[in-house]
Amino acid sequence: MLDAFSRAVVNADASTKCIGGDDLASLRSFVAEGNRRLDAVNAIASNASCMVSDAIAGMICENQGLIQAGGNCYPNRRMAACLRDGEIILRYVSYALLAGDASVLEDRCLNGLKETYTALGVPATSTIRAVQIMKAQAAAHIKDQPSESFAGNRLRKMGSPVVEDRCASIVAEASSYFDRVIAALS
Ligand SMILES: CCC1=C(C)/C(=C/C2=NC(=C\c3[nH]c(/C=C4\NC(=O)[C@H](C)[C@H]4CC)c(C)c3CCC(=O)O)/C(CCC(=O)O)=C2C)NC1=O
Repeated sequence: MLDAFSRAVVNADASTKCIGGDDLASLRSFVAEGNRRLDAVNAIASNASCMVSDAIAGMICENQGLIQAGGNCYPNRRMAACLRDGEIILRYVSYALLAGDASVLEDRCLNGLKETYTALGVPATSTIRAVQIMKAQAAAHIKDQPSESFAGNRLRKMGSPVVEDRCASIVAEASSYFDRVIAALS
């Protein structure tokens, strides 16, 4: 797996150059935004179990055949596998966000996942729906603006000190990792 630093080294080495202008500028902003990044990872990690259960519940509400006989979240063994997969996916997205690079997500989680799902009859469109919900939740938690109408009495704010742009660049980066999951399953 690579992170923002090792990625810069690998790219420079591939073209036999020294690490220079653009690479250093992007690493400089990676360092400058380091605390935001850690807050963003924490916003996901410390809300993960709530996010996963809510995303899977939402997916099932929209498609109740999943928990009826013949559905892929029936019986409980499959429901448990589905919740576990939601947790795995969110965990690898949080690793990618921490590293600033998608390789850990691609290599250790997404590689072969579509084929596994096809072989087991796990419906990719439903998994994609759950991932879309987690993408929206992650954006809300990183911005520290969870929606009262969705969260109800479980609403939890982290008290993020960054208010001017609500960590827009980190939200965009996190969203791009969820988009990679969606692309890998499409
Ligand atoms: C580290 C990376 C990693 C991933 C990603 C992973 C996924 C993974 N999910 C699996 C199963 C599964 N995954 C699901 C998931 C779902 N069913 C649904 O209807 C929903 C749409 C969806 C949840 C969102 C289910 C139900 C199974 C069990 C399928 C079966 O045994 O029939 C399996 C087959 C083996 C097992 O059951 O444990 C693997 C390998 N394993 C890994 O090691």
